[in-house]
Amino acid sequence: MGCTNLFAPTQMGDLTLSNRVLMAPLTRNRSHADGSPTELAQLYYHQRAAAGLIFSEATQISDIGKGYLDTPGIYTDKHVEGWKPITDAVHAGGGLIFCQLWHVGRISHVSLLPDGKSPVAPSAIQADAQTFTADGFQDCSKPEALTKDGIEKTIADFVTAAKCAKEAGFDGIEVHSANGYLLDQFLQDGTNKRDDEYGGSLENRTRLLREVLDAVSEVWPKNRIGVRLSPLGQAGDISDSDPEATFSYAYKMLSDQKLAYLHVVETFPGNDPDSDEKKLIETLRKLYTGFYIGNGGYDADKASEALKSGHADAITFGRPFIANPDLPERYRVGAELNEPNQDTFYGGGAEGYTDYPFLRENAEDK
Ligand code: 8OZ
Repeated sequence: MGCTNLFAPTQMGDLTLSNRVLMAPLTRNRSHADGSPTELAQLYYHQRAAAGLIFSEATQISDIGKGYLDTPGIYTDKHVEGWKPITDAVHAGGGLIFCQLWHVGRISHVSLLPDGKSPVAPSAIQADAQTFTADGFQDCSKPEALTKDGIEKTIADFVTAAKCAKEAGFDGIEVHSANGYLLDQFLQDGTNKRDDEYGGSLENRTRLLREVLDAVSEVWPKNRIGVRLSPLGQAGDISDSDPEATFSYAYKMLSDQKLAYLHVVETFPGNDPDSDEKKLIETLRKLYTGFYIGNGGYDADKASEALKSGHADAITFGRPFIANPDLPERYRVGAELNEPNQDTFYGGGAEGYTDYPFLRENAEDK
């Protein structure tokens, strides 16, 4: 087995990660209106290249997969051109970066979609949730149920995005199947009421995820593809009548796929998981045999503990990485952390994005 030290290199498939302090996918809503990332994003990601691995912010795979203002895409030549200098900048800093492929499903608003289209979902059930639009927060629009053709088109869109991610120089892809977005909506029975082969049984509810993984495996080797899940279902009005059964099935299916890793949102900011929730995360954990990445509420001590106990192989940090570009170094020397400013998480420019100080001055120019 590998080392249990947060700061030692580790092997994930054929990739050597320089440490186990990884950067979580973080939505920042700073892209151009057409979904191309800005130049400033090159500096933002470059500053964080010391992470053992960076997960890009959630990046939509198609127009219809978009659900928030100014999030990036990865399905046009312009997107590829915009991401290339970012992956170059991360590599120049000695880092690695995976692209998180995202389809929001019903978590969207008609104003964000082309030609006044409605969002799509497994079933036509409106989310009791809000999304951020040009007019501020608005209730999610009522979705249309995907037809069989629509499902095929969605899989094709994942493939296009996977190809674009490769062309843009990413090191791998993460299929976002968490946080109440499209693939999670198919997994969980509060949102999936279909009576065809994509609904009902667990085999059926996991079918779209499996088909997406099979399809993107034509583009990337399995050891460069990972999946993100959130079994506690705390976002986007998602629910399941039996989360243990649903996610046990999903974890085993993913274990059999021999992917690069499974990335689990174990809790959300501001949520202190109760003992039942912790137990569920632990019970599920035992069903996955590959590289396991834990996320949610970790600090350096909790992360080290999770590695030592064998709970996780690496940990992703979100808010700490927003405010501390040199987070691995700060954890290593036990330095104080900069506090993240919530007011600048979503939208805006350099403030709260590329201006958090490094421990060592000018370190970002190295
Ligand atoms: C915060 C704000 C908007 C989107 C997720 C992509 O939760 C997100 C997201 C997070 O996975």
